[in-house]
Amino acid sequence: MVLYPFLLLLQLFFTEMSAKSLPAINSIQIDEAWARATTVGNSVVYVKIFNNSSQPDRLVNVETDVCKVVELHTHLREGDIYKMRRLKAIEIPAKQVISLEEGGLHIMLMNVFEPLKEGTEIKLILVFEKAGRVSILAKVRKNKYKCGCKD
Ligand SMILES: [Cu+2]
Repeated sequence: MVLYPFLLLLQLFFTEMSAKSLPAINSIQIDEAWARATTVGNSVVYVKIFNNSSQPDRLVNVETDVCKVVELHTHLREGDIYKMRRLKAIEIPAKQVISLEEGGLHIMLMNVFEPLKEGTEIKLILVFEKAGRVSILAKVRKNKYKCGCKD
């Protein structure tokens, strides 16, 4: 029958289509998460975000219990001054790594409820447009390289 190969092709086509529309498991990986130790006021969280998927994704929100308001920020240079600017989302291109790091993109924790003590960990949920909710633990330290705590 002549029709059969055509149907088979069609079926293959649809199988591939549905596979593509499903979110890949572990398409987003988070590494090197740390938060700056503070006694009062604001703190910052830095992470490395790997997008293993062939589709771009976006970090759209962050949830945590350590403060009421969390914002996504970047630093912009205006003359000799660096200013923080709020972002609605952070783009994570397909098959790329985006580093949130000092002087650049960061997760801003506004007015922490309690001091963030060096050596402890805080829990955060990073919410991605496609990959959904990703739970992480961020180590609290004074800065990226110096930590009185055990690694
Ligand atoms: Cu900020």
